[in-house]
Amino acid sequence: MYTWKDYKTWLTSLDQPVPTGLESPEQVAAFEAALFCKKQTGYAFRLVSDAEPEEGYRVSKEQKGENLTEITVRGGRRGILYGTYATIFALVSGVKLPEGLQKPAFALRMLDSWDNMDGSVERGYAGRSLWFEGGRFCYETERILQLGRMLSSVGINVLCINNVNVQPPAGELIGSALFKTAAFAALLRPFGIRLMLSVDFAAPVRDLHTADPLDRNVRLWWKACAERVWQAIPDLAGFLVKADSEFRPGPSSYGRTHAQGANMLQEAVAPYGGTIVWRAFVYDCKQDWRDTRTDRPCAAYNLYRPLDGLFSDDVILQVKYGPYDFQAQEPISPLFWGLEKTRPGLELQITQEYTGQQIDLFAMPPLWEHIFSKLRGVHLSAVAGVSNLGRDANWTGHPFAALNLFAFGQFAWNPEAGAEEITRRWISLSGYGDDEEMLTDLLLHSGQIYQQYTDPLGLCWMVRPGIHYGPDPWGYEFQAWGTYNRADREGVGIDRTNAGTGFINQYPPQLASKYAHPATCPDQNLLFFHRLPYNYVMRDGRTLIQRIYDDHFEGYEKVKQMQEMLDKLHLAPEDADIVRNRMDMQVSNAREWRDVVNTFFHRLSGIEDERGRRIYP
Ligand code: GCW
Repeated sequence: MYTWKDYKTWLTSLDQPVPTGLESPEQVAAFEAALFCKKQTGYAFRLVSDAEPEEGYRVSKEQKGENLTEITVRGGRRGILYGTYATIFALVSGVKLPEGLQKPAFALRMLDSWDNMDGSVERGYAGRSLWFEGGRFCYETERILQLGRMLSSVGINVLCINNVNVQPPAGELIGSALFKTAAFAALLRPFGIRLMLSVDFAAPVRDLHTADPLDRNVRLWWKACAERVWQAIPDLAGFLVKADSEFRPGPSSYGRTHAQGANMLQEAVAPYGGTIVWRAFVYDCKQDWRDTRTDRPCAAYNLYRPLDGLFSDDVILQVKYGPYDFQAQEPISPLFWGLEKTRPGLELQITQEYTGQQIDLFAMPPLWEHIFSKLRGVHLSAVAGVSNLGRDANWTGHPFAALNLFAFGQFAWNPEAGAEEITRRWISLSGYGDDEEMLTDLLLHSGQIYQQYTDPLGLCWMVRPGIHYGPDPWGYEFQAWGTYNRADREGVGIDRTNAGTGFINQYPPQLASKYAHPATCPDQNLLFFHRLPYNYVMRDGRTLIQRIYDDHFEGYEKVKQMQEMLDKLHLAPEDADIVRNRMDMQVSNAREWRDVVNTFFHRLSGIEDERGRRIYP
């Protein structure tokens, strides 16, 4: 039996290295196919490069004789590689071979790493950077080839290698260390993966004392920079920019708009086919908590909607899925419907910053299925996921967190893919097929359970400030980040209807009217849109406070059930300890959340749990 476990071993085993000499995706495809055939007797593999769309492929199977089945993969340059992987996946997981022309829904399927050159990874929970250490590139070539294989096998075609918070010496990636950046790009090129680089908008200041996008010398500075960079890395995908965001410099320092800033950079990279991906994660991070008029979720739409139509056609505006910041539960950012003439990219977070940090289980497929279903009809130009990878032996810290990377690739290829199907596929590819039912159940519910024992009903930011793990209901309440729940003895939540901050009006009318009334607003967004008294009666007849208590008691019980289920799984020896230890940590984290959140609301409201369960005084 040839499984994903073998596949993973194959990915990571030293006895089957990807030869360094391979230069093109076609060659990698041929190598992978040959390797597969050697293991999987009985199939002949034929690869045909033709003029399909560059990333598209077709697979066919033909019985050539009694004992000979021939698989033909036809495809464009990168398509042939994707087709080879898809065939291997299908054969090892026993699903049907893909029929007809397969091609990705989005041309840009990017993994964003937040790796710093000192080797740390911002919000990374799988160890240190795979390619940086001590202020420079530092990697095992073999592991980077495995990385290339892994990423392209799930359909990712761009890797941004450095943190959007560009700290020195990361500027050197396009300066004195450019030749090293180029060498790194060359390692991933045969896998159809192009690099993207995060750049500092203020980089020209060092030479020019200004970064004003309308200054002629600044424009020339970026043009010269682009010329140098693309000469070294001709297929560089582009620059990723976090500007005017969380203390990062940007065009506003010069009284210029984000469109002016982004267009200036786009003009510099355009001759080389480069793309500027401009992040829309911009809000006032120096808000006075006493100011109840400023409402952080309103920020991006207020800034970018008036600029719609002013960005150059090639710029991509990368928007986080929710209007806050990757919380476990948020409505979709209204900006997606607000951009009619700008190319939006969707940013998801694979790394589990607010979703359990690869300690607590949070399988993303149901959340992402929901997001993509809501965005049906919105024309997305790109999908980016913040990486959950690191130097840990299993790549993702928690072995089950590999599902999230796999699923990201699957959704970025086909946003209509089903959460359950992806999860089952990953399970069978991972060699957990014997436990498929139990593990599917466990993983598919893990996110919902996490939501149940953490922030209640769409409230956000009850995490411990800074580290973002564990409960602290008022940790963010009196801070400058625009992150408040405004709980008092009467009730909790922020009124974002017309009577409140008016955020709701940023949505198209149909959605706005659904969210406008507590009775029609989905429970999981209730306290995001409304401020309600504790005795508010919810659709199911329970009061709000009772629902908060119930969810937290129930959420904890469900985590204990997950633990029992995990104990029954036939875990691979190398996974067993990690999985079980982390589950122990999750149980105590869930207990902490339950007791802290329940005690917090009990103290404020003075209302007892109807069922008389223990809430600490
Ligand atoms: O959620 C916040 C994170 C920061 C991150 C920022 C961003 C890279 O806490 O660590 O910085 O989002 O997305 O820019």
